[in-house]
Amino acid sequence: MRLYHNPISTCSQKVRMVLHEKGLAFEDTVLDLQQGEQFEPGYQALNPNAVVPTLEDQGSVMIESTLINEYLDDAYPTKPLKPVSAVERHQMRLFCKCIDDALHPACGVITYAIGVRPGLLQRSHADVDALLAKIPNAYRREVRRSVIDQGVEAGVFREAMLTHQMIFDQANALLSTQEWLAGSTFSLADCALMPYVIRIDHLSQGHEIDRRDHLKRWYAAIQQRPAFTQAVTNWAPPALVASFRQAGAAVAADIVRVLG
Ligand SMILES: N[C@@H](CCC(=O)N[C@@H](CS)C(=O)NCC(=O)O)C(=O)O
Repeated sequence: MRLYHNPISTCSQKVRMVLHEKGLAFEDTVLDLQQGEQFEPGYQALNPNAVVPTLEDQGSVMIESTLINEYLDDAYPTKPLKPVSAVERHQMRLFCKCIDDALHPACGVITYAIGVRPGLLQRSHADVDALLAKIPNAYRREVRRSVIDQGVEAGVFREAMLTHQMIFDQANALLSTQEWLAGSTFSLADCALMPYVIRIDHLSQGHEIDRRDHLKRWYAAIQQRPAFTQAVTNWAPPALVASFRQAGAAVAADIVRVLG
């Protein structure tokens, strides 16, 4: 099994979490997203969307983190990460869908607007233009351009923060009556939300976790899991995390103003 991934990418963290929860051994290829390695023709032949992660297993290529995680749980059923009841499985999949549809794109906006932008502003316009031109989807390209140009002042930034707040509220409400997002057992839904809560933390927006008691309890519990150390902590580049935290602190007051 081989995972193509990136140390800090949310979707990569989510798949690594499942691999380690299930105790599956894998080889890996790390892609440097800021250098555009996801756009190399050899990689795009595996993943036409030019994003990580991609999983190769048993002679097949799998893309899309949620579907990769479903595949892993189907193919390696020991230590299942899907609830037993059909209702809870629906709950799990609904939450994963909501993350894919809304939270993931919103996270890309806040990550670039706060964390990645300072580094990109130090590169030449031509270099950044060339990187943007390689993004295969026109909408994603435009959104990225606006957050690089305007940072937290971009219109999409406010919307993205509101999306985080809305989905964190939903998670908090679910976690007020059950231990994990899809019921009493840890599931793919918990693996799916985890990276986005980490990202908010890394971008110095931890108050969005702390002011939601049940989400805060859940985040503390997930950090205690051995797989968290293997999938997240051991991979997180300390200098990059520190630069995200510093960039978040630098624009904290602006974010409060933008959110009104
Ligand atoms: N829906 C995809 C999204 C993957 C995705 O957006 N990955 C990001 C990192 S978390 C990426 O590779 N970004 C590179 C880029 O946008 O150029 C999945 O779940 O696998």
